[in-house]
Amino acid sequence: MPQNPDQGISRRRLLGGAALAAPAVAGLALTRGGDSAVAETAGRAHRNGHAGHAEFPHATFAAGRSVDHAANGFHPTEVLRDFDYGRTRRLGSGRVLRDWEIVAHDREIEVAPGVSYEAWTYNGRVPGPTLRAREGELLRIRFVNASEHPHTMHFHGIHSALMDGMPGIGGNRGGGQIEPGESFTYEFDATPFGLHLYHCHVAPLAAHIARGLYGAFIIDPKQGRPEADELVMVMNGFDTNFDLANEVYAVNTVGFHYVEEPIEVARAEPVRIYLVNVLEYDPVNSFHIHGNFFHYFPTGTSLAPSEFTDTVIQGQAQRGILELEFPYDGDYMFHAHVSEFAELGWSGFFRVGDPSRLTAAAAASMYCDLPWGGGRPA
Ligand SMILES: [Cu+2]
Repeated sequence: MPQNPDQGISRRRLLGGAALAAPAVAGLALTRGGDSAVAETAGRAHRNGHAGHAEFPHATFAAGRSVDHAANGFHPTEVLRDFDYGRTRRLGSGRVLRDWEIVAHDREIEVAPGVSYEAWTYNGRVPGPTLRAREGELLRIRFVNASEHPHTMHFHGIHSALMDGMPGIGGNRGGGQIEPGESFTYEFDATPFGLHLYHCHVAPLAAHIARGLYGAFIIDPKQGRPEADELVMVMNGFDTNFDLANEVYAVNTVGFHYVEEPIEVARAEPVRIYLVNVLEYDPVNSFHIHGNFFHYFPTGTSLAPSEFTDTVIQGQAQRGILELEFPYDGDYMFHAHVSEFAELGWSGFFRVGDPSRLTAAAAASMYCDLPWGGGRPA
């Protein structure tokens, strides 16, 4: 289809077709009407300017700024190791009952410096809390809809239709679609063990998910897993101008966050990553690590890894567990190997031991304009 500068400008058209007239390019905004949030894409070429790339503009967000995590109410560095075990008590049968209360709220969040997004959240954060249970327990999740829109909680796992969070099913028993001001308690067994997810299932589904209504759901095997430094990474993205294509890509919501704050891990100690892809509007996502390989456990439902690799591809709702150790000190990049996503926020670093404090941000600034200007010491 020929490019027509009079039509609405989307990031995808910008990236896919370099022939757009400059005035049309200058019109790209990452948020609806936000002044400081206007992406400085016009005429901005790749920093290195290699032939063939120079005409591709980058979204550069707001130079010199960092995301206000306090205003967001959650911090991606803390989200990594934040597991919500709920409350437990032992039933007469001896079985453990584990329960949570999850409240849906509408909330504006900042997904990259200066780029705000009107999110819909579980418990005020995106991704929602990482719910963690043990195989065989009875789980109870009281869901309160304090949003202005109908929502549900649809858990991946094995359960009855009534507990499926599916609009139209179980509505006569209080389930199905949960209207604003209503609540419902989901109850099901913790099975099978593995890494799962939950999300809203109200139509239009892509919009409800993309707004931020999702989270990781871990069921530990009865015998547990070997001790490790455990990290949760939810790969997501944000369609900040509502054109059904993402402008910002991330792990745990904030683009480039783990470039600005590398994830500190110990050398020669086991690291376990719970990796979930919830990205809407793009068919696949991926995770690649530099200078290392990991054992991969698809869906975490087997205790034997399926692969020893450095790159994994996930479609939406696919997830898996990565186990690795870092044998050497240094800053090691990880990123989507969909390079377009990497340059729009889905990039980060592991910091192992005590490397130079300069390396991560300096290295990243070599290939992409960073929100805060790039290249300054981390
Ligand atoms: Cu919803």
